Formats: sequence, C-alpha cells, structure tokens
Amino acid sequence: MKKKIALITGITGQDGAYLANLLINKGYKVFGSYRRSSSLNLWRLEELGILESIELVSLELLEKSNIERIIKLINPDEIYNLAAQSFVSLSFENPIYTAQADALGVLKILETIRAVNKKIKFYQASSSEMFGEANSKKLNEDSRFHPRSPYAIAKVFGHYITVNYREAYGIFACSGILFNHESPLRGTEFVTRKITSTLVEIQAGRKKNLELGNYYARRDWGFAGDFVEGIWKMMQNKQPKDYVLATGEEHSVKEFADLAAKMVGFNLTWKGSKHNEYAVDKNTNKIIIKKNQEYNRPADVSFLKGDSTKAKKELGWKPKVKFKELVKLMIENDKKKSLKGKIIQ
Ligand code: NAP
Ligand code: F7E
Repeated sequence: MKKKIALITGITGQDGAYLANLLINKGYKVFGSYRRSSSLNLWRLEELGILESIELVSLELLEKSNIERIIKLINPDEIYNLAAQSFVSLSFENPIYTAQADALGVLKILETIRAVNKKIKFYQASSSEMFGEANSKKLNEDSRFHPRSPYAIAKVFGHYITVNYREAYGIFACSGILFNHESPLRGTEFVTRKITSTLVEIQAGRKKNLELGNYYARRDWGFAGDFVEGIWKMMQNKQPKDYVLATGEEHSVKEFADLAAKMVGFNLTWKGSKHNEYAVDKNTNKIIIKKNQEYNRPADVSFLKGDSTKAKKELGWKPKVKFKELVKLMIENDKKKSLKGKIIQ
C-alpha cells in the first residue's frame, strides 16, 4: 500500500516533534518544514531520535511562494499547520508580525490547497487563548471567544478561515482548539518549562532564583504527547469538524511552581503580600521564587479550563497523563540534562 504523505509545518517546535514521531510510527512519509536561519533548531527531533526519518523542507509562513512551491512539490495527503509565532507575550511586542504569520499564514496555505489540490486534508492549530477571559466555567466548541492578545486574535482569524474554506470549498479542513500542553520538549520561554528548567539550574548552583509574573493565572495543562494523538484522530474523522482538546483540570502557576520545587528538593514557604509574594527555602533561608512585574502582560487570561466531551465521544480521545505526572516528567528530564552537564534548552 502507498505510504500516506504528511507535511508538518513547524516541525522544529514541541508539537511538530511529537506529531512527527507519531506519524512515523504509523507508517507515514513525513515532510517537516523549518525556517531557514543561521543555526537550525533541531534538538527536539534529535532528542526523539527521528531526525533521520524526516524530510526537511524550508518554508516561511510569510512567503506564499514558499508555501506554493512546497505543496506542489510534495502534494501531501495531509497538512498539519503547526507553525506559528506561538508566544503570547511576544505577540504584544510584535503584533503585526504575529498577525502575518498566525492569521494570514493560514490563509496562504488554504488558498494554495484550493488552487493546487482540494483533496489535501488540512489541520489548523487553534488555541484556547481564543476564549480569553471566560470566567470559571469549562469551555467547549460552542463557547464564546473573547481573545485578549494579538496572538489570540490572529488565531481567531486562522480558526474561522479554516471553517470558511471547509464550508465554501468543501476542503477537509479542521481546527483543533487545544488547551495548554507541555512536555520536556516545551520551549523554556513558556511558564511550565521555565519553572522546571530554572529550579533544576538553581539546585545545581547555576542560577540564583526563579522570577515569575502573574502567579495566579490558572491553566488546564496537559501532556503534548497525548494531544498530538487527538490531532491525528481529527484528521482521520469521516467529516472534518473542530474539537476542543483539554484535560478538564486547572491549576495556578503558583501551584505548578510549588509542586515542581518540592520535586526538585526545595522546602518552600511563601512570604510577603499578594502583590509581592516570594518563596523561601526553609533549609537554606534563600529566596527561590520571586515576582518580577516585567513578566506581566498588558492583558492576561486569568483562567482557562476545557471540556473535551465531544472529542471523547466522537474521536475516542482522552488524555492519559495527569498534572502531577506531567510536572514529574518535566523535572526528571531537566534533572537528567543538568546531570549530563547539557545546556538546558
Ligand atoms: P512552538 O514550539 O513555538 O513551535 C512553533 C513552530 O513554528 C516552530 O517550528 C517555529 O520555527 C515555527 N514558526 C514560527 N514562525 C514561523 C514562520 N514565520 N514561518 C515558518 N515557521 C514558523 O509551538 P508548539 O507549542 O509546538 O505549538 C504548535 C502550534 O500549536 C502553534 O501554532 C501554537 O500556536 C499552537 N498551540 C499550541 C499550544 C500549546 O500549548 N503548546 C496550545 C494551543 C495551540 P522555529 O523553530 O524556527 O522558531
Ligand atoms: O503562560 C503566566 C502568564 O506563556 C501561561 C502557548 O502555547 O498556551 C500557551 O500560551 C500563564 C500566563 O502560556 C510567567 O501570564 C506568569 O497567564 O506558559 P505561558 P500561554 O500564554 O497560556 C496557549 C494555549 C497557546 O496557544 C500558546 O501558543 O503563565 N506567567 N509568570 C508567565 N508566563 C511566562 N511565559 N513566563 C513567566 O515568567
């Protein structure tokens, strides 16, 4: 039987690496797109031991000529559009670039599919950030969007243009509204991996303390390895539909940091007022975690919790890794890297 061909944009990112691993194990021929730069960022693919099994192609989302050339060359069965400027904080500093990549980039791929081969299936990486400020209820596919950052607003465009190309042109285009998912391969700019990698570095004597912004933000954190299974299942569905993927459980940044610190071996006590709370290690009396207002965002999302009942019922998807296990997985991995003297990236 002919091997299915997949193109994953953003192969050098966290989800790109896990999804590539999954598709290779399922017998796909995987093409992965990267951005040309002076130093290629392939460490995730190397860590999973799959670099040799992927055909790398260069693609910049802002450049429609790149997209057309690659899609015509590969003519894939499935395109997974994971490439994006995905850091919410940065989207406040680079809003125009973020909109060009995360909103118009999606349209450029869809327009190419429409012109080149309407049978190519398309997955769009949408985000729970689109819900934005949503009080404390569980969010599902019918919940209202109130995006709070240029990133989230660009993702809303990406989401609706995907729905539009499905409805208008009959393209198999689906959008996964994914809540935060983390792993040892998460970038260190995101809060979970910033916490685990910095705490391990402090314990090894290479850093002094961990500085955080909004301790009280609450997120529904799952494991990226579980979430890419859900992404693949959406693309194998009889009909293209949109799904929320989430664990249904939320925790604060402070809870995450507290648990991670315990796992590293600190014995923390929290002190100070709500706006200037800090955590001291009872054994050494040193400040381990402190507040830095610079990490606050002009507008943040205080609470996100998802309801993935539809994905469970229709796709048979459910996350396996629980919160505590996830924190442990990340800490253990960073500890291993630290022991080997590797740079924690
Ligand atoms: P990530 O680690 O930041 O990876 C993003 C990927 O996109 C990287 O390969 C990056 O390449 C590439 N990229 C960025 N700008 C590009 C451009 N202009 N042209 C071409 N490629 C570009 O993100 P992730 O966590 O794997 O997330 C994957 C996707 O899911 C993203 O679209 C993200 O917005 C979305 N999402 C993520 C989560 C989550 O919790 N992880 C939740 C919901 C949705 P470089 O390596 O060169 O930077
Ligand atoms: O922030 C707070 C911060 O940057 C989580 C992306 O994958 O998931 C991710 O977006 C929360 C926010 O992720 C620091 O203010 C406190 O409230 O880890 P994050 P995010 O913004 O939720 C969604 C679903 C995506 O789609 C995105 O692509 O943590 N926070 N102190 C901090 N955040 C960071 N980064 N650094 C801090 O020091």
